[in-house]
Amino acid sequence: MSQQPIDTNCMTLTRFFLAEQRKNPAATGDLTQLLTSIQSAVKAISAAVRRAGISQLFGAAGNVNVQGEDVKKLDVLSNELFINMLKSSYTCCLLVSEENETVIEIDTERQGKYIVTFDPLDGSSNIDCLVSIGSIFGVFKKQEGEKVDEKLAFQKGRNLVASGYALYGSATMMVVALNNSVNGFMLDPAIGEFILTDPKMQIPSRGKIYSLNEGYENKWSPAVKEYVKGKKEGPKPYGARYIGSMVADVHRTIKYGGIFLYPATADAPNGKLRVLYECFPMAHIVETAGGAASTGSQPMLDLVPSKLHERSPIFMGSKEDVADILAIIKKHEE
Ligand code: P6P
Repeated sequence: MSQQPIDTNCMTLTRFFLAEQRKNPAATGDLTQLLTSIQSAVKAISAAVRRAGISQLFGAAGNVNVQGEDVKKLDVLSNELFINMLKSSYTCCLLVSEENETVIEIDTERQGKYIVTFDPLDGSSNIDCLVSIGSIFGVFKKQEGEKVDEKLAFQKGRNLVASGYALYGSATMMVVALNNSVNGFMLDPAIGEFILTDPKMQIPSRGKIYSLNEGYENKWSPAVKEYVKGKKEGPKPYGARYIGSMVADVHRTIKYGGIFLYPATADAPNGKLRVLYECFPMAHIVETAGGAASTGSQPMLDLVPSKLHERSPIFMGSKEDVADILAIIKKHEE
């Protein structure tokens, strides 16, 4: 079998971060250090996810997290990796994790100027059946002189300086929004590096796929019911795709176009997805890739959260598809 040629000048994620840093003369290198520490955590999580069945990492860790969900062993491992790598990067002052009820304040001697919100392993209910799962992160900055406490986390989503996700699917991929551009990097296990495969990702202006959990149909608002019904009718109905893992559903939406929705239901008036470490980073990535993300009443990134694990309905994807459902929501409000 012919050897795959090794690109001796491949653009690795580490090279990319350094090149982006060089574009900003005022850069101290802290953000590069921070993102590189997340890259290390993701590589370790990827290895653990791929070995979970063999290393008895499947199954519950036996405890329940702040969301009231069974915590899986991989959740615990992923959370510890993110926390330890970020703490030892000396670039952060505050961490917000889906797995931790309260903020994690970094000890003074290791503090830096960034705040990182993250879901270390999103979609973990899919772990044991080998469906794609992911990690999601967002990076905010503390202003000079600001006190380090929980309030630093309650910033407008538009303040994000970087965001990204890792998708542990048929391959492991990192997608990062940085300096107004979204770039995708595939992990090459042969060299243990993320290689640029999807430069300057742009979401199509309209797609042909809608993605939401139709099991809740009876609990949707009349506007969402009307919208989804409309996607199934007409000469060119949309296809339905729903993986139940936000990173996988949103990544497909960015690649192919269309819309991902997690609307409010009668039981969950604020929807399910958490603002700080699911909605904000994903909305930042989708908007930077030329798409749109809305709470249903305002652009997602204009929201200012007031609680750490605050939830919000979310409608995100191709600009024209999101505009269609917002028009229906507006019509129902008149
Ligand atoms: P449902 C996974 O648990 C998650 O947090 C997201 O990754 C996913 O989009 C959503 O919840 C799935 O929720 O209610 O459809 O199972």
